[in-house]
Amino acid sequence: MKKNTVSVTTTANIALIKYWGKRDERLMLPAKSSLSVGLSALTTTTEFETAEHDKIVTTEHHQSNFEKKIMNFVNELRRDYGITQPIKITTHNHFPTAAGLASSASGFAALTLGLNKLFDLKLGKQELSQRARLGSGSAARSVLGGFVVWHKGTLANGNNCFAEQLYDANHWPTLRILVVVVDASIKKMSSRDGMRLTVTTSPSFNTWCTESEKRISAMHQAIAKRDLEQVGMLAEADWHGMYKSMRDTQPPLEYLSGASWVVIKTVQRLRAAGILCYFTTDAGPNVKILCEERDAAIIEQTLMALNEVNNIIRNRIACEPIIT
Ligand code: 2P0
Repeated sequence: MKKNTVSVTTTANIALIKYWGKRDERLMLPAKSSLSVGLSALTTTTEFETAEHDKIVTTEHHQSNFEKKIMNFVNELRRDYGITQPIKITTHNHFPTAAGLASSASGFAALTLGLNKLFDLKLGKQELSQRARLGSGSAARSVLGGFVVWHKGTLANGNNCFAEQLYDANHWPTLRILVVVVDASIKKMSSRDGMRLTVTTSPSFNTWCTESEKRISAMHQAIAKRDLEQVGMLAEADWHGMYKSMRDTQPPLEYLSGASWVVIKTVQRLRAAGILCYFTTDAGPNVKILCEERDAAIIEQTLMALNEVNNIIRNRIACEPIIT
């Protein structure tokens, strides 16, 4: 073993073309491809060291089964590579508030990159995304920075299901992603359980998957041109398809709160007034807004005046994970 301590910093990501639903739950294969952008300000740092006994130190106590999920992931990897070395893992999210923001993407990406380095596995980028996926689907995209496409793949064994970087952070230095943190009092069903229900009960899910898959290349072209209007319209169209299939799931899934809708309506109002901004949401009530740097301050000012908004985290496009 080359090194016995490793530190990794990764970032969360938001999907512009969404992942929702699996074609194989055991292998964590998605029903459709997705396309995301890394969020520079939402980071996870995880430290690894070889030890006498396995130990996990985390501040993420609010997550149910968090330590067990980490240990299962570590044990599976060690089993697959014939490794018996015990390790100590210390992990912390540097998310600016206890915002209820999903950390599984950055968390499992950090875990994968760190174990690869600590155990000197020499996994390539595709293999890293495939390994991270086993922890959490969206983690497949967080092993890379910038704009990332996660190919759903066609093979039953998942060998051609992997994430790939389209552009790094330098491609669009003026793009901003505002994470608008609203009151998160709504009860949340896990993405995993929610997706399973959608796949098995939503009448609109298959139609959305077909349409959404076609949007990937249009989104790629819009990003290539740094065309915020096109990127935003495609992202909102895709969000709408996902939201519809969540709502016609039985029983219906509702991750948005009244506060989320106040923010969404404000985005629509700002846009009608000529400020280019577009929204998306995920499996929770917080709203993410795409805009250009020049408009970020006025959008933030308008939203912070609302009682429903607790905090806004301004992000650039995330760079590559840092591994030392
Ligand atoms: C996404 N989300 O593409 C979508 C949009 C939420 C809505 O990826 O079951 O935590 O661990 O694969 O990755 C959240 O799902 O779920 C997610 P699992 P994950 O970002």
